[in-house]
Amino acid sequence: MSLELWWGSGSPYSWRALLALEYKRLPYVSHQVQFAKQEHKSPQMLSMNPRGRVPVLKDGDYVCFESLAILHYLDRKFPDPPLFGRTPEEAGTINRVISEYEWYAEDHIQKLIYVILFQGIEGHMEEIERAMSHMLSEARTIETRLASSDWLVGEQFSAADIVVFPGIQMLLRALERREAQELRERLLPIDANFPAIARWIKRVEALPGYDNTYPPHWRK
Ligand SMILES: N[C@@H](CCC(=O)N[C@@H](CS)C(=O)NCC(=O)O)C(=O)O
Repeated sequence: MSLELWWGSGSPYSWRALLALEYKRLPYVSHQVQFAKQEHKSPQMLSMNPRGRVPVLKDGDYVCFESLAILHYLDRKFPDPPLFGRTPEEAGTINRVISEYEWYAEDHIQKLIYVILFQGIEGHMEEIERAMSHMLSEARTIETRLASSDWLVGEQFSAADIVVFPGIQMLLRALERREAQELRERLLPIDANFPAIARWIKRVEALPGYDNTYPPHWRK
């Protein structure tokens, strides 16, 4: 039975699933859904994920949604190369770094992306300042980790890198918007302000199969 993945371009959660499949060199049938056409809310999609969200993975009769669950499923089913480490200690640390990102960074990153792309910066400076301050503090933590190691946990690319990477790329992309100039100047250039993160981004981009995960509409 072949693996099938339903995903959307520019969805950080979809990007996680694509990175995992490519890193493990697994063949899969790719179904890109068009958000603009509401394809993720079609009866077929809702029958697989009643929340109408992507990514959704199908393996034979088994359907899995929620990006983190997909990473765990793929790792149990196809253990090599591992996403959650080779030892209990590595697994513990990888899951801890993922939890830290999801609890302390992700909401603030999402907030900044939402304000820049959809809401508009004007009139929201107070919430932006709050989100920026939290996000910068978490970015410094990630920078410190990456200053002494190529990957977020241990010596191998792992689920921790997969979870964090798309969020950071989305934020950098949003900061390219003209209206984000003032915010951009506080963070960029990334090579000067967060050199270890900049080197890590290049490392992820150099992974085999990375190009297949890159949001297609970003190339346009
Ligand atoms: N917690 C979910 C989040 C999935 C999610 O929110 N996906 C977005 C795209 S980034 C989506 O499908 N949104 C469509 C909608 O909410 O209608 C995961 O990790 O997979």
